[in-house]
Amino acid sequence: MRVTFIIPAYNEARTIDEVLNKVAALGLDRQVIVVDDGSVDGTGDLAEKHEGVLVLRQPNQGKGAAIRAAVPHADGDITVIQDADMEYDPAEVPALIEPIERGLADVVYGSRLAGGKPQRAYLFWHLMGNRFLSFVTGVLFNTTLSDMETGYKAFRTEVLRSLDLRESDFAIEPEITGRICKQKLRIYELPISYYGRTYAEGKKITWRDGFKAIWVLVRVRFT
Ligand SMILES: Nc1nc2c(ncn2[C@@H]2O[C@H](COP(=O)(O)OP(=O)(O)OP(=O)(O)O)[C@@H](O)[C@H]2O)c(=O)[nH]1
Ligand SMILES: [Mg+2]
Repeated sequence: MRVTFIIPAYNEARTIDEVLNKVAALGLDRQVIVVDDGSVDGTGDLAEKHEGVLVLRQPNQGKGAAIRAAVPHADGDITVIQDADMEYDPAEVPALIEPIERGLADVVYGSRLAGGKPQRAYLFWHLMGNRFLSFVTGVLFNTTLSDMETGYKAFRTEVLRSLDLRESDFAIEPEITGRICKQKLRIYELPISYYGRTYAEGKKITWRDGFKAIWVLVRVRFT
């Protein structure tokens, strides 16, 4: 099966080469789309040096807008969202997409909270926040997802295309989660590793995104 990698990348010059090399090393039939909206560190130029990588550029609008810009270009059977910061290791993609390849799943989430894989021990309140948001997701949608905020999400491309996404910032994560839960799709999760970085290292999500996530989940559930 052909796999489309959507890589939102904003000022990720330090890691974009490594991510693209690791994606290429998987040897999958693949399409790679990097969306660089206004990086000032040359991220997009670095990405363009990699053979066969499509680089989309637009004014900076956030991770959600970057994903939405890439979806119409996706031509794979499966689409994986791959962050550009090496917090999520491309070597785990084959395991992530396996339930879809086997025809058992429409969507697979890589969970940082399911245990059994290396997790950076830090940022206690982030952990609490992610557990709480996943708890709220369970209550609202009667699902057992343990990490709805995870960056590692794989879809049958058809399903991703059908979601009618509107959020432009990190609220894209709860929006995707809410919409797939509402559609009664076959959703799976499996443990993945998380090599977390600090804010000094370029992490961008904040507590404000956490509060907004609750609102977005509620809105998607009841509208
Ligand atoms: N194109 C684009 N990509 C973005 C933007 N904001 C974040 N990203 C990308 O989205 C991915 C996740 O952003 P991070 O800052 O790593 O978010 P995080 O706080 O680490 O959160 P998670 O990794 O999702 O747990 C990275 O690849 C970022 O480069 C943006 O405004 N535009
Ligand atoms: Mg990250």
